Amino acid sequence: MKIWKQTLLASAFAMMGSLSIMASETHVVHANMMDFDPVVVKINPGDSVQWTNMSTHNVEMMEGLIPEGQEAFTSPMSQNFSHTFEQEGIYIYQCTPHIGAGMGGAVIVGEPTNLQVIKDAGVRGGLGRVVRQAIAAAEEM
Ligand SMILES: [Cu+2]
Repeated sequence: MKIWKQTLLASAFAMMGSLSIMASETHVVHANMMDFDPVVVKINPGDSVQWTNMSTHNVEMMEGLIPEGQEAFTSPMSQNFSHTFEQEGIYIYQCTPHIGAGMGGAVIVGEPTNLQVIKDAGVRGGLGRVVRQAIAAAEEM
């Protein structure tokens, strides 16, 4: 009986260990000409995204295309930027000066909880192309 309890305890600690490792990842999104690479990045809650090579770019989170209750932040222009995502869902963003050229991206944190909201938004134009890629990525999860 005692050995059984110790085995349970050991496996519980092993699971906690792997969870804490998952929570600390950093994912790099590289601005490449007029594209973010990758366009869609899938991460776990607690992970960070780091945008690099941002010499003439920024990250503008789109109101209504991020999980409810989250702040639609905008990163400073022409600066590399890092953000930690805690809340699950899809976050659609654009590069403010280059969205006409379709420069935008998506971060999917854990489960895509707001997929239907984003589908119903019916976004068109440059950002619409980004949204379609995000929906496709979320639907294959
Ligand atoms: Cu840009």
